[in-house]
Amino acid sequence: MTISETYRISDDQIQDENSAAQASLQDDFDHLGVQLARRGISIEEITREAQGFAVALPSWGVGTGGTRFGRFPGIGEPRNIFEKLEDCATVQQLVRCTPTISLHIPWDRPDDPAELRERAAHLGLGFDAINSNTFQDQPEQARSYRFGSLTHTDAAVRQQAIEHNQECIAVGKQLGSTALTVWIADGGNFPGQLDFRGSLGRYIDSLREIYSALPGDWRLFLEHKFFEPAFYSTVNNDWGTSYLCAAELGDQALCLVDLGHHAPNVNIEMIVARLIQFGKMGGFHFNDSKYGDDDLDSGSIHPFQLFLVFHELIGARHDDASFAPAYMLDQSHNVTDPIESLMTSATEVQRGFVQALLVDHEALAEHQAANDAIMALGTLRAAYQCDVSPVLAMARLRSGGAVDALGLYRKSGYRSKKGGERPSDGGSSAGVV
Ligand code: RM4
Ligand code: MN
Ligand code: MN
Repeated sequence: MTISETYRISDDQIQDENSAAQASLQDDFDHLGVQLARRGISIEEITREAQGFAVALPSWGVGTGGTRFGRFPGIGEPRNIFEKLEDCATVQQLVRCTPTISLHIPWDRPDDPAELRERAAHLGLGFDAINSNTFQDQPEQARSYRFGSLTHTDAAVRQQAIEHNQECIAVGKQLGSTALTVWIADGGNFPGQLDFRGSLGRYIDSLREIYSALPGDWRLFLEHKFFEPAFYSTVNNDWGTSYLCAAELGDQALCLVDLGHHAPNVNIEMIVARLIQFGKMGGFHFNDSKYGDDDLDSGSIHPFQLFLVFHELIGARHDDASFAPAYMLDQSHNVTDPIESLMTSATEVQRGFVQALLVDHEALAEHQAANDAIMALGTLRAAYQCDVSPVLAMARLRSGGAVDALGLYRKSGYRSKKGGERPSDGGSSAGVV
């Protein structure tokens, strides 16, 4: 069955549902517009900003993820990259802030990148950063990553991992990507297992080889993570290490912050500020967590933190209009329909962005200068506590999406229709992430 024969939500259905919702949305939007105008903020400008906001979808996010204890596939899961594209297109069709896909190699290695690019373009999608994978062994692989990849003690294993990343760049070039994200699982489980300095040195040396294969307009994102799967020491374990490595490599190397890759209670927004200050803030993987790298839906646990991260990013944009980090959702959907999680998560990330636009920077600076902590916090709260839902819904409406994306998706019966079209082939779409 080709994609043109498979079920897609029709634009007519979106229009019908939107027409029914439009009058109340307009009321809410106008009311909020009056409130914001009182604060000197133009709702039209904010809505335009919301329409311009984009976060990439991970190709692996449209399948059920799983934990290290198991995976419980849902019905109608995409069985290949083309069906994944179709689900991503559905997310984008309804929310209109997810126009790109971040591909994972080899989970979604295309046989023909040019064909994939064309199919994606046909669905209105482009490609964002490409993700390499040297944290699992693949069947065709000559050497094992059991004891590491880019930092392995054996030069042949390192070479294999370097070549894999170089292949990712080659595939990405054909897809129109302009960034490579490297996350490695390399680390040790026991004291003494790794020579800390030796392994970090090998990491930098291997990265240099990858860096030298980067086209001039590409960026290399280094993604740190404090633990897991290594439980005692991890080679790129924190933002400081990540910064040092990126600085060693050069201007095209930047740091990527995955919100789940920090110890509980770490002040992530301050890490973001540090990386911005020293010119190394490159990108984000959005998700939420309570304990570790939980990969829960964005904004589900710490929405205030998400807002505070965006507050730092908006501040950076004030100082430098060209500042544009890459945004991607990086979540594992275990108990929800992945499309529903991705739609609501994209909206929550967009909400954090829009709320941060409401911060009165002048007032905040005055309160900071006067050491007025209560008013400084109050200034942030005034932005965070504003319900910007009408702005988000209006942005979707004006961009051709659905006012009530989740409601419409459920009403369409998309998932059960995919259940009929995509009988399980027993294969795993994403695997345990
Ligand atoms: C890692 C990390 C990477 C992601 C994999 C699946 O924990 O977050 O970004 O590609 O998971
Ligand atoms: Mn990540
Ligand atoms: Mn992660």
